[in-house]
Amino acid sequence: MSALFLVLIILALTCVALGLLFRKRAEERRSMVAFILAIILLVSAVSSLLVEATRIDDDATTVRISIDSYRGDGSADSGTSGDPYFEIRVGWTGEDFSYFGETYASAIFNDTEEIESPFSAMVDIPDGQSWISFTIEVFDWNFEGAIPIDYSPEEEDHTHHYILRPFDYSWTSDGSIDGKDETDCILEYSIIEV
Ligand SMILES: [Ca+2]
Ligand SMILES: [Ca+2]
Ligand SMILES: [Ca+2]
Ligand SMILES: [Ca+2]
Repeated sequence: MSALFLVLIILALTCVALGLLFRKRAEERRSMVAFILAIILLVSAVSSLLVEATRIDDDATTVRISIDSYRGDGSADSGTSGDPYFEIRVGWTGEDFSYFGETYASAIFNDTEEIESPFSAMVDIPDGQSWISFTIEVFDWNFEGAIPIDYSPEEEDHTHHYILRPFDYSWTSDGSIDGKDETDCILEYSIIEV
């Protein structure tokens, strides 16, 4: 409870007391003014509480995980460009760093091999949370089913990140480095607390 709220309440009660006093003395006009002031102060006090509650909400930690650019190697589709889409999975609970509680999926980008800032996810996490884990998966959409597009320089086609505060990181990741014969891309992505 804020100091402002308490001051407003005290002033409102003082006005009520004055209003009652004036009424007792049959000073109706002064009494009326005091009661109106009391009502205005009470409304202000309640408003100050609401403003405070909103500000506490704003203090909740929000992180934005952004895919900053995508560049495909052109091999996803034959005859046309690929149709990439993105899934961001995020977790921050318990001891199990491989558990992703939330998935954020982008739209499908038809027939394109290069996209700037295609997708981002705004994720609310508990205040004081010291770590989060996340991964991004990239797919090429097809009628007969999606296939993964590799951006990880390692053996796998996507990277599982486990990161600590402060959440302010960026990566450029090239799937062709592993030398495997598959559909690759270069992905730039970042995470920041907003
Ligand atoms: Ca296509
Ligand atoms: Ca396709
Ligand atoms: Ca790889
Ligand atoms: Ca690869």
